[in-house]
Amino acid sequence: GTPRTLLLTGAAGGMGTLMRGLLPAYGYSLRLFDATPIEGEPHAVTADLGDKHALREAVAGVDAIVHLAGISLEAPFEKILRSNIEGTYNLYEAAREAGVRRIVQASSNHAVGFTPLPGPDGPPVPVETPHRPDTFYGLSKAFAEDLAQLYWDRDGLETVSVRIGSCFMEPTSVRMLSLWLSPGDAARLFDAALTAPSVGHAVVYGSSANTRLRWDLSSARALGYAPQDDSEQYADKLLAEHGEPQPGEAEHDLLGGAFCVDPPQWPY
Ligand code: NAI
Ligand code: 15L
Repeated sequence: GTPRTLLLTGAAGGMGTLMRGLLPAYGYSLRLFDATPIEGEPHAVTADLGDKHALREAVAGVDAIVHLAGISLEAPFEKILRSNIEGTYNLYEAAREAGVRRIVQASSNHAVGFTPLPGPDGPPVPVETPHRPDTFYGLSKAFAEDLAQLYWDRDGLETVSVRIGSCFMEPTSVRMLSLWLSPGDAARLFDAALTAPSVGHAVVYGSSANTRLRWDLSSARALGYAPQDDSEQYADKLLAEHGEPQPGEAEHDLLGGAFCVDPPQWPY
């Protein structure tokens, strides 16, 4: 059929770059948006989420939005407020006005980062677990989930909020053995979230089918997501390098790991 037109925000970032490579194979035609220019993409919209006019033009005529733009680490509250909280609000307003039907947005494990991790035999963390943000960054993701709920209940605009684990080419820490979302599985999950029949506002965890999963993928699977990767192939190497996390260490005890004690800072 005709390719569906998607607005991809955050298209210059790590995940955005991976998704630019992978989503077209699912039949999507991408319109790119980011504050950072993208080399070799003359049609990309280079604008900030604070620019309401640019957002209005960017959302016009798209079938759906994959919203990845924003500060992706910890930062002073005022910066998070501008890029993530007001920025996401601006995007939703533009989408509502334009009649866009569905948004898939990047939430994060850090919206629930202070949640105690169950042991390997304990029940996985459910999506219904209360928000326990570990940073202002995680707080902005908790806000974005509630914003999406409002726009569904009040306006009928659908969202899938994906609490992404760790989406990189490869897992690079022992913690990521549990949280890794392979790029291929990320594309599969976004496609499922874009095509599932009726989602209202759905919250899902985003990771691969990892042997060491500690959270519940069933709401993602209910959208039709069938993960194909498992981080376990990297386990021997990572455990030899870093060893098992020990009780008393954030990485062992809390879902958000180091973000709970010493969060990495947004460099800009
Ligand atoms: P990234 O930091 O590589 O990319 C974010 C992009 O957003 C950048 O290209 C940046 O220029 C753009 N951006 C930031 N503020 C903006 C603004 N005010 N206006 C316009 N553009 C702006 O992050 P990454 O890793 O690609 O993550 C994408 C999304 O997924 C982010 O929302 C992040 O919080 C979320 N996420 C990512 C995870 C991961 O493992 N990669 C895990 C959990 C959530
Ligand atoms: C996130 O939310 C960050 O955006 C990403 O850079 C990683 O730090 C990831 O979480 C993680 O917890 O590994």
